[in-house]
Amino acid sequence: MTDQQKQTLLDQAKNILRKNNRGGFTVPTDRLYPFQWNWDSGFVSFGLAHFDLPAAMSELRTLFTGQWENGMVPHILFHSEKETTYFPNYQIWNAAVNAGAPQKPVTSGITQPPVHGFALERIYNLYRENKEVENFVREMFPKIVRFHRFFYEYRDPRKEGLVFIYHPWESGRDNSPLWDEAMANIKINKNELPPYERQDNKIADPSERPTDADYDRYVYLLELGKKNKYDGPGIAANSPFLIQDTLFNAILIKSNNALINLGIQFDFDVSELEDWQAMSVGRFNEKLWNEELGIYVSYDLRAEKQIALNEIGGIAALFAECVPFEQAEKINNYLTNLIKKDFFLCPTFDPADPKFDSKRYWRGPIWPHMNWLIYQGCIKYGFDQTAAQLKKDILGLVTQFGFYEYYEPQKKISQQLKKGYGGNDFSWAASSIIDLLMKNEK
Ligand code: 2M8
Repeated sequence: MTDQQKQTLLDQAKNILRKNNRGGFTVPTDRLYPFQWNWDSGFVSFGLAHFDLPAAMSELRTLFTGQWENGMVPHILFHSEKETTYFPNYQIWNAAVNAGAPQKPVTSGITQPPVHGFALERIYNLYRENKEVENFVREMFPKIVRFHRFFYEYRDPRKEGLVFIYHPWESGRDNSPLWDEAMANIKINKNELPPYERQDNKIADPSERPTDADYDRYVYLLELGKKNKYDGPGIAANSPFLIQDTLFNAILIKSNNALINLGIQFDFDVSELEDWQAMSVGRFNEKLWNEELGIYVSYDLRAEKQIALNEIGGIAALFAECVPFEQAEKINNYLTNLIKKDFFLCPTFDPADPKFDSKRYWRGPIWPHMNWLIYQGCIKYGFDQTAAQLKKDILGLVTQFGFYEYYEPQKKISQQLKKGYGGNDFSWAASSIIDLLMKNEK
């Protein structure tokens, strides 16, 4: 890639982040997702930090204005109550059933992967010795620790060090084949579901989105959450969907680690974080490694078994840096084989599995921020060739098609396409590309 091409990509990416800024925060993409999303904002914050520090800090500050009294940071902050083009809207969530939810901004009632600890560390590493950033770290650190405490208090009833999610939206990988079995166990009686109308499939191509059967179950689990005032004890007791997700726990571990690093530098007490971390790292390796597949997998707490499928969350465990080298090598072998088989890196689901669907959302396509995560992991383990391939593939796709939500992983099919999949001018795609292209540490 020439310097000129890199500069063009950087300019485009910065323009997307400026265009998607709504004053203090960034929407993931116009129209399809017109509010502030939790983990999107984490990714966006460190992309912004490369060229607009005030915007980067506002991004995280604004997100944490949605933090609940129990510490949870919700997956959506509905900053505009007039905007009605997204389902489910704030009225359907009715977060006020929980007295600790803020009145403003109104929010959803579930959460998303806690990327903010490592995002904060990344911003700090870009601006060491900057007083404003130091103050920002001091301000954000306790809020993010509170968020992590929420997980260990509310989402880990057996005190294992592994936290559960109770809605696929919390995983960030909404319709991943990982959830199929648990979702199929939810028997839907339409009369018991409130009437609802999807909006997403009017804006994006329905063949690139979750199915109606998925949405029925998303609504069912939302209602279950609401009945339990979101995070009441009835969730762990009754939710048919109760999963210890690999990616979610890997990100928690990575962010714990980032907070420990920052806490030591800033003289915060990190003993609580260290206790959580010791428990989480040990259990992650014990319970979520699948020797037969050679990858980490999620664990279904309802069915009491591993979800033995080869999926991107298991690969992204490399990012958490808690993986012994022998295991990391097996994951790297899997990625190397994919390259040989004529796939761009990295499909979100195993192309050899019949459930693989190369264009349907989290069932196969490539997502730029996931490449960013795995790239960082590969660098840490010294898998330089795989890292280079991850970077090359995502830069190539973005250069060819633009900053889409996701992309076709099969080279032969990709050649015949004119665009990516899902939403366009996507914020975390822009942010990940900026971070991959800029010099990483100042
Ligand atoms: C997608 O999820 C939302 C629900 O949260 C949706 O489909 O309506 C997912 O890709 C999720 O990971 C992401 O945070 C969100 C916004 O980009 O969109």
